Amino acid sequence: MEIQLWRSILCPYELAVKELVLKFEHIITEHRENDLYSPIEQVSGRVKSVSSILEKLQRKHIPMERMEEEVEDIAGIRIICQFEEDIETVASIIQKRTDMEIKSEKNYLKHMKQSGYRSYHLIIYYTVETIHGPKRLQAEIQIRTMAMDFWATIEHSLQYKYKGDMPLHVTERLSKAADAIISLDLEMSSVRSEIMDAQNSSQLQSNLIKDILTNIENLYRVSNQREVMKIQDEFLRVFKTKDLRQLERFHRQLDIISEGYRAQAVNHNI
Ligand code: 0O2
Repeated sequence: MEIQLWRSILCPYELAVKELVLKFEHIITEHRENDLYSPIEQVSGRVKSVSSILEKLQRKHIPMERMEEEVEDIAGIRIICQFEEDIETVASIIQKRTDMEIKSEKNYLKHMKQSGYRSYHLIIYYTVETIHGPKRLQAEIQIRTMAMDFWATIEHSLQYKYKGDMPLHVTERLSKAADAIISLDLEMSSVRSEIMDAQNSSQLQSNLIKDILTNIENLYRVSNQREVMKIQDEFLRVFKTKDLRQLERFHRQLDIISEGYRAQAVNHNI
């Protein structure tokens, strides 16, 4: 196939990867802005390289004209979660979406691959708008924990190094490491609620501080400087206490003060 043709075939897949990454990143943002724990920790995506597509076509005896139907992972998205429980939550978020249609699922968590690989795979149909009109294509979404991702990344590099002929002692080490990853994920799940509480508090604190600073900045425009300096000093005092309840109280009081100034401004304009 000519280079130019490859480019035009892969172009919609590039768009799909960009859109999907953006959409999953937005799920993280929405959770965080609402002081909620995000089941998604990180998202990345890639379009399969031409050499990797060609290798798959050869290995699976797929004719070139069947490439887009049979190579399901030309567009690939990887979603990383903190805990194994989050994987199911992410899968059900995807199931409920109207812009992604699930074609098939592979649960390598329940049925670990012989290599030790664990991950949850979804093949979806997704439509992008191109200059030639809408194009419905397939994308593979891999969902896994940070620990599973660590293992898969190392194993993938070793597979590349040994080109399918991995020495037994390396395979055995990887198998032991895969067992360790299972234990690690289990161990982390057992303290999940404590970790989630800590992360929620930290997110709440960061959102409160952002709001307070915006309020103080706005007050600078409408109130006298001495008063704002006093408010700012009080904020720094509360901030130093590291007490979330005090910070929440201060945030409420500041809201009332700001509301007062807003009402004054409205009356003034009438
Ligand atoms: P890439 O882009 O290099 O990651 P196949 O693709 O033939 O292996 P199938 O049935 O098409 O198998 O899909 P499957 O088994 O769901 O695997 C698709 C992808 O999952 C692979 O893509 C890997 O990314 C990942 N994967 C599957 N098995 C393993 C494994 O044992 N170790 C690691 N590290 N990753 C695995 P590709 O094709 O390798 O492409």
